[in-house]
Formats: sequence, C-alpha cells, structure tokens
Amino acid sequence: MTAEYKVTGAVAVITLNNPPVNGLGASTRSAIVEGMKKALGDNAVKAVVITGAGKAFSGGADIKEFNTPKAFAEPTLHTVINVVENSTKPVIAAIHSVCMGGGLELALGCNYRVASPGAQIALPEVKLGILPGAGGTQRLPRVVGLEMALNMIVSGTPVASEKLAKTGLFNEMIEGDLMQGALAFANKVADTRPLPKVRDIKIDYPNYEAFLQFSRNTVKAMAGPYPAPLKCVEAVAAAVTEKFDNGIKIERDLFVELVQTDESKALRHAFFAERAASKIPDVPEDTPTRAIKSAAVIGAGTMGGGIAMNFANAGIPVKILEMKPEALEKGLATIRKNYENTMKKGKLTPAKFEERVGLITGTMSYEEIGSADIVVEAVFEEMGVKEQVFKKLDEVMKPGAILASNTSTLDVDKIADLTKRPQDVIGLHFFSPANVMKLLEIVRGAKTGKDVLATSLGLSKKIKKTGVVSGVCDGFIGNRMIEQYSRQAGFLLEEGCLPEQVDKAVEKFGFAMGPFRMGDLAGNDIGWAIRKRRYVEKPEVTYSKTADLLCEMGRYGQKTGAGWYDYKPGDRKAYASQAVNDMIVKHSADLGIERRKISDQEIVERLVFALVNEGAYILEEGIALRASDIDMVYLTGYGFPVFRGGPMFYADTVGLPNVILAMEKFAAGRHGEAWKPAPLLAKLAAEGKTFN
Ligand code: 3H9
Repeated sequence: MTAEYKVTGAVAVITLNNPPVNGLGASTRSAIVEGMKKALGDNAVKAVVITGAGKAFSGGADIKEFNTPKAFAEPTLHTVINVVENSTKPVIAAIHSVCMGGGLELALGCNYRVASPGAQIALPEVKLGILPGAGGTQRLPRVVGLEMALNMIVSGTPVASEKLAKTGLFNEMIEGDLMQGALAFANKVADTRPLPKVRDIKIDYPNYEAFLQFSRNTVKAMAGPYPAPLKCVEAVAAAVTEKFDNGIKIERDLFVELVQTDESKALRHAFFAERAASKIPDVPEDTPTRAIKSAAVIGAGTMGGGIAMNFANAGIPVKILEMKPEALEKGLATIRKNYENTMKKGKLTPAKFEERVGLITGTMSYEEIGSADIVVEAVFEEMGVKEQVFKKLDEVMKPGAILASNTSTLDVDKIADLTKRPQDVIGLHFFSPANVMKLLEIVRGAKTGKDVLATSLGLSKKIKKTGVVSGVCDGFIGNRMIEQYSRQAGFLLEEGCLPEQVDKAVEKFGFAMGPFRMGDLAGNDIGWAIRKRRYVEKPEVTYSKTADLLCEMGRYGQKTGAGWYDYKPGDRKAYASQAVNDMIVKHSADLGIERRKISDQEIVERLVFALVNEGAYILEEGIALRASDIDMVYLTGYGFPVFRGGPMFYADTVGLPNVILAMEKFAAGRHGEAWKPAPLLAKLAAEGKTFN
C-alpha cells in the first residue's frame, strides 16, 4: 500500500508511504481517499491525521506521471484535496522533513497543520516550468500573505518551517515527537465546529493592484525564455481578484497550458537526468567506497587552483604541489584573492574565509603529498608530462590512494598503464573555472576499480558537482562533441559569416556564449595545440584554417587582449575586429569561396546538429551510458540552454527525421562528409523513436 491507515484512540492516521519521497502518484492518491472514507465511516474516529513515512511528508505530485494518463486519473489531487477539505471530521497535516508542491497543497486542504522545525516548505513547481496546480496559488496567499506567497511561488525556494511558524500556515510547531504532538493536537480540536478551511480566509491587501503590477514587471524582466514565472503571478493575482472557485479554475487552466510546454518538458528532463547520471548499472549503490579525508592537487595554475578550492569548500584539506616556488606562491595568492572577492561580495563570512584558506597548503615535495586519499593532476596537457607525473605518483602515493587525471583529451587507459595500479586511476575532468562550473566528467578507464568510480561519484556530490561518467575516447563526451561544433563554426566563417553573427545566432538560441566569444575566454591557443596534434594523427579530418590564422596573428583571446574580437583594458566586452574580419574575408577569397548570406537558422542547426550527430556516435559506442548523460554534460559544462533540455533532448523535440532532413541538406554543401548520420541516429529516426 502506498498509504497506510491506522486508528490510535479516537484518531485515524493516514501515513503516505510511497518511497523515496511520498510522491502523490495515482495509487497514493487512491489510498488517501480510501483512508478518508474509512475514517469518516467509523464512528469511533473523531479526527484524522495525515503524515508521511520515511524522509518526507511529501515531495509533491509524482513528476514521472506527468504527460501520462495517470496524472489525470481519478482521484486527481484536486479530488483528494476536496475530499479532505469537505471532511466532516477535522483533518490535521503532520508535516516533517520535506513538504513540497502537491504535498503542501494537500496540507493546505487540511483544516489544521502542525509541523516539526527544520522541514523544507516549498511550492517548487516553477523550477519544473509549471505552477502549483492543486490550489497552491489560491490557498498559500490566504495563510502566509500575498507577498510571501508570491515570493515562494515565483522562486520555488524552500523555506524552513520554523520561519513560517508565525504565519497562518501552521497551527502549532511541534518540538520532539511529531506524531505524539499531532495526536494530542487532534484530540484537542476533535470537537471544534465549524471546521476552519483555508479557502474561506479573506486576503487583506488593500493596495494589491499596485503590488501585482510591480510583480508582473519585475518577474517579466527576470523570467527570460521561461513562461512559468509570469503565469505564477497571474495565478496568484486570481487569488485576490477572483472568487475562490474561479481562482482554482484559472490556476488549473494555466497549469494545463504550462505542463505541455517544451520548456517544462526540458526542465523535468533535466531533473531526472541529473539524478540518473549517478546511477551506473554495474556499480550498485551499495558498492564500497574509499574515505576521502585529504587531497592533493598537482599544479597551481588556474585549473589546479580551482580544483583545490573545491576540496577546501567541502572541508577537505588539500595540498597543492608545484615545482617552482614563484608558481606556487602565485597560485596560492590567486586562490586567496578569489576567496577575498567572494567575501567582499558578502557570500563568505570572514570565519569561513579563514577556514577555507587554511585548508589549502602548498608544497614542492612529492613525498609530502604521499598520504593524501586522492590526488588530482592538473599539469600541462601532454602525454610526456603526464607520464612523468604518474610515474612519480605511483612511487609516492600510499596504497589505496585514488590517482586522478584532469586530462581533457588524453587516453586515461594509457595513463593508468603508466602505473602499477591502474585500478586506482580515473579521469576527473573539471571545467574552467573549476570552482564554479557544475560539471565533472568522470572518466572510467578499462581497469578503473568499481570502488574508485563509486568514490568519485560520491565525491562529485560532496563537492557539489554534477558527475557524469564517460568512457575513454579522444575528448570524452563533452570535448569530442564540441570539436564538431567548432568545426562547423569555422566552416561558417569561410562560407560567409563573421564571428559576431555566429555568436549572436547561437546566443539567441539560448547558449550562454557563442563559440567565438567562448574561444576568446578559454584561449584560442588551446584549440590550436589540439589541432596541430590532429593534423598529424588524423590528417583525414578537415578544419577551417581561420582559427590557425587568428593564432598566427598572436590573437589568443582575452588573455592577450585580442582574439576573434578586440578587447579594451579592464573591459571584458567583445568588440568586432576589423583586422579579424578582413582576415576571414581574405581567407574565403584565397579558398575561392564566394561568400553568401547565411541565415541564423542554418547557423544554429549546423552547430547543434553537429553536436547531436557526434552524441549519437558516443551513445552507440557506449562512451555515454544514456542520452540524458550527454544532455547533462552540455547543460552543466557547456552553457547549453536548460530550457531546451540538452542537445539530445532538443533533437528529440525537433524530431529525429527533421534532424536527418536538415543534415541531408548540409551534406550537399562543402565538407558534406561531416553530415553522414550516425547509424544510431538514422535507425531511431527511421523507427520513429527518440534518444531519451
Ligand atoms: C507538483 O507537485 C504539481 C502539483 O502542484 C499539481 C499537480 C496537479 N516525483 O532529489 P533526490 C525522486 S510538481 C517523483 O535525489 P533529495 C527523485 O527522482 C512536484 N519522483 O533526493 C529521486 O529518485 P531516484 C513538485 C521524485 O533528498 C529520489 O526521489 N515537487 C519527486 O536530495 C530522491 O530525490 C518538486 O518539484 C517527485 N515529485 O531531495 C520536488 N521528487 O532515487 C522535487 C523526488 O530514483 N524534488 N523524486 O533517483 C526535490 O526537490 C527533491 O527531490 C527533494 C528530495 C527535496 C524532494
């Protein structure tokens, strides 16, 4: 049973029991109604308590059921809440741990609510691109007030129950045993009549029109491409301007509209994709892990420093090893400066500042890092350099230490075989700036131990990263795909685009940054070094030479004050560069290409579908375990627009046959060989299936 029924004295207790978070799926909803029927039919029962088993009162509607018939199957959540609200015996919600979304809406339908301190109270639907659809927008303002309700609904942010103790949401806060307190409360109110109902409360906010208009303006300015926040305001407005039942109808219509939007589907996809990424079929959740109580990082450069900060932020002491004293000092000073900046912004207390800085120490001796539980190497991206480091690590690190490489392209299996303990070697690919970017690509070598993988997945959570596991291949998931995207960006320049047009088109699509602004930020010399290697190793792969010509001009990006764009000192704004644009046009002429006007649609399709096709190869080869893992890599590491759900999900939304049609069109142009559909993509399209 997904809800249990038990009578204690004169009180019936309905306990939601649908792990992991007591989601209000179809069977739980039925079980609540059954419980209510029993309670109402039993003369010995004077009151009803509804609570949740395990780690939640309720996490809300079962999101997995959305867009399936079960979501609308009777009894719907509305029906359940009506049954509770129309009960002739008092119903009390006993809230603890998590009370969110539909769970809070159910509680608001009860006559009374008691809560333990520390419970997270939220209507987080907006984060899934929807709004509370079971009365939350109508009832919450009636108990916590218009302003607080609007804030909670538009932001979706949880509020601790004790902070709401003085509002009308809770009748009593219960320290100690919640059930005992709830039963006592139930007995106390058992004979109270008439029964209070939230729907009957009047919202007292004389100047509500001005407040609502202000809210509309503010929310509109902040909502970006998401429709839900503004609809939240509309629904809450109805709580003040309409009679209750009409407000419920307005909320319902807006909910139905939002749940069908691509934005909401993408956000729900991202929610489950994030959780799926940590599940590895042959590494069950109970796989033993190794304790990580101390860490070491090799290299005090930008990457090494950022990685070290991650450990310190999680309270793990970390030693940074560098060969030259100046480099070590510079690295440590940069870290200190970064923390100082965070402190100046008020995001770090002076005590935390001291704590974190104190957790990071420097050394120039390999022997001093030998006792660390994990070491992450962030040295120059060249096999010869990595070889020296790993041979040394193999000598000095204690048995059982995890030896991780932050390589972004090199063969982790080869690196592992440089040591006598390949089972301890893994790739931990951080993204710059490493203390900020959410993505951690966890590269599983052929011999990586399952415990090492499980430990790395656990570590990614501890340091608040989204860990995605990748197999070994050149560039792993993210960089292997971005190469195809970059190649297309280069060809577009040869054929008629200028950097600004490409960047603008891609940014309009929703990317945080277009490829050329991104190149200038990351350093164009990095791609140059990789291409030089490729020209030798993979001569059959074609690249536009524009990026090489740019580097030959010494324009490496922001760090040299010039890249695809011009930069002014102290100003990160990118200004179109006449010199670069002339170089691009001349290069087209040298190639004998007649430049043409290229539409934004073509730009976006070529860049994004290039990602999709490579993603399909990656999936087929088993480098990524699932399409949603690829989406997570792009959402958390490459600025892919979240409201589009990631490249593979976006392709599903467009329709795979449409992706193939576009690719066939591009195949007829220059470099047509790049557009051969990956067999998996072709197969899924032919079968009318999707990646996700
Ligand atoms: C809603 O209520 C609509 C109504 O207004 C109207 C209806 C008509 N459904 O995050 P965790 C799973 S919309 C299904 O790792 P934590 C999750 O997938 C809903 N499953 O744990 C994972 O599964 P698995 C509004 C759900 O302790 C497992 O629970 N509610 C749901 O760090 C553990 O999750 C929300 O938006 C769900 N609603 O955090 C709440 N929630 O083990 C969204 C969780 O198979 N949820 N799961 O990977 C959360 O914010 C967090 O999950 C929560 C727990 C705080 C609850």
